Amino acid sequence: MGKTLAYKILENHLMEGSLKAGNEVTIKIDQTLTQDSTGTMVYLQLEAMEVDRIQTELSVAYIDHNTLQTGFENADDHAFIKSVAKRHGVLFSKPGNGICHQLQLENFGIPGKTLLGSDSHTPTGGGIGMIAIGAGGLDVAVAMAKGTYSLTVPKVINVHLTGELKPWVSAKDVILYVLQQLTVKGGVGKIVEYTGEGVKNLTVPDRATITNMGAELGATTSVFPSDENTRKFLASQGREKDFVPMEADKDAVYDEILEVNLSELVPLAAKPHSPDNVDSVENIGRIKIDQVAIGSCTNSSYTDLMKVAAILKGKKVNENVSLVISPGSSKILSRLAKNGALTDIINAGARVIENACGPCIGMGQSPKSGAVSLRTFNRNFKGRSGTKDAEVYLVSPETAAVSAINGYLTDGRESGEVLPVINPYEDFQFNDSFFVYPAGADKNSTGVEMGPNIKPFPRNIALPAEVRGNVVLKAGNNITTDDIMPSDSRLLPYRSNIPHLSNYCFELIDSEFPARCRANNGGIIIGGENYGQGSSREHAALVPLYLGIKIVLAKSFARIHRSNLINSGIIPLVFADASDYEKVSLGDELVLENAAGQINGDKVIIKNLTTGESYEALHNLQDLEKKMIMAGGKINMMKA
Ligand code: MIC
Ligand code: SF4
Repeated sequence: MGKTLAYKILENHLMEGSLKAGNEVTIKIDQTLTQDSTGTMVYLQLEAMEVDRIQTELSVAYIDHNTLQTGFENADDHAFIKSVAKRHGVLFSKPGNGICHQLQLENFGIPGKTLLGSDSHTPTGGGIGMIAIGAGGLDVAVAMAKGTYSLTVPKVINVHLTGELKPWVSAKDVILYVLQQLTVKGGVGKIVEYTGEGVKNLTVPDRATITNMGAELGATTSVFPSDENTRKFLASQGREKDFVPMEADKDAVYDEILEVNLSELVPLAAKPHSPDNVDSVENIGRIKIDQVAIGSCTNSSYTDLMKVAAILKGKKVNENVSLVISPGSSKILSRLAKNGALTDIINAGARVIENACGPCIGMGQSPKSGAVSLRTFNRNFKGRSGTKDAEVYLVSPETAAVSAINGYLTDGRESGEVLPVINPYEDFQFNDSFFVYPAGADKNSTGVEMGPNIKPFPRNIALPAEVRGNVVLKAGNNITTDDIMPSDSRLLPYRSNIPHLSNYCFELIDSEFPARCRANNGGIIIGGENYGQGSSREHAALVPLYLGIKIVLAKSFARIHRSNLINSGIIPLVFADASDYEKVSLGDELVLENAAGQINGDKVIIKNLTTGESYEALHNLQDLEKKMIMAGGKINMMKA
């Protein structure tokens, strides 16, 4: 029986366990990446582990999320990360260099290698044939310290591509189509592997757009084969030596197959407020728009921005629209400057901002009240733009640019305009001015720079004999980590200050939540389906831990958030009968008796002391995860 590409790469890295869907395995991690907003926690945790030198082939610390520096807080975080990076042999990427995923792809991505990143869009690396997985910060710290990562082996879905994209249809439309078919929870517990004749018609940046937004499917990762296009991409970055051809066996067997004919796709958009709320631009119609934002780790590549420049050339952005562009990397911006495309962009009236995440994570450029904002980003969760009542649509760069000129959502095919063919494999001159190399790092001679905003992270206690608490929140389906721990320009500077963040936990859903936790000495959260989707931020577990949350009892969980809860010693339980969800109310007192004994079995019983009922729940914990819950979190387990 032939092998999938995903399993081939996992097999090459297997250290413990056997590669069968559902099994717990430990794999070798070749590379890690962190970004600043999750990175401060990662490096605090790495320091707490007292390791001498990291065990990966390459670890990079990027600064790309918090670069506004409206006060000393961001700058303190940057200095802290830089100092720890130096101590431990981690390559440091200065603010302004660009977005971590774009930079990792350009500078360090190698087909067949594994990458673990403290950011949910780490699977961008799948575009170059890597197994690239997003994880909570603590998992990345451990991967740096030990060079390994443990995970439950995912199933593999095959997206079989045929045909070729038509003009004005792009890679973004491919992934929006896949999201429409599979939904935001369709990828949970799965790897999405792309194969078929259509693959050769997609460039590496196209593939990276698709694997990047596989995160929105809830998938563990997504992967493309490494072929001639991959070789050309690596050559354009001056790294042809890193090329390794890789593909699935011809007779590989997949758990599910989705057929996608690229020739049949049309321009699509994800409507407010979910990336899977997809319809065609034509069906949505000519809605009036106020803002267009082009950039983010999904759509800020050289080819994306060259297409945008070609559409804007000689035109003027509509008087009612603010067009803002954040390039993916310094290399891309420098190339656009050299070939004149930047002039076309500026002359059309676009606002070019720093090479960083920027508006994608609400760091500036919040739209006006009630605005319609078209964004080439990957998430349009309510409030994420920084404006609670904004209506955010996710679109391709082509759709974004043509709409910015017209002032309304536009299907570019209407224009009849022929877009120029862009060579994605231009020679990108090597420039490492933004990188600080760790060579000569010495743990004993380099200190850690810790400003006043950096506070210790909370630690849990070992599992008590019984876990008891009142229901302090009853949430609906698809709760995002942005809902749990919002991150806009007000809050992002406090990512290393859990006590401060705790005042804003669940702010958009229930502003009484922090006070209720304090009054009840913590408690239990009830969730719906896909609880904790979205970002990898472990703050969505650490802040609830700080507020005393002991259990989250939900209908189902998103992968990274579930791991973050376990790493923090918070018990994630799933209703065995989803209809029991209806029976629990805010304020009910719940108890898990004989906690350790029950966790060691498969099922647990939760008693509702207020109503007298009992509910059966599944913990689905692997052996290692049980140990973490018993110890009160991963760090406690490691110390023991
Ligand atoms: C995001 O896109 O939500 C983020 C900000 O990049 C997060 C990480 C974070 O919250 O710091 C992610 O995707 O993991
Ligand atoms: Fe940055 Fe946005 Fe990408 Fe997250 S999704 S890494 S905030 S650009």
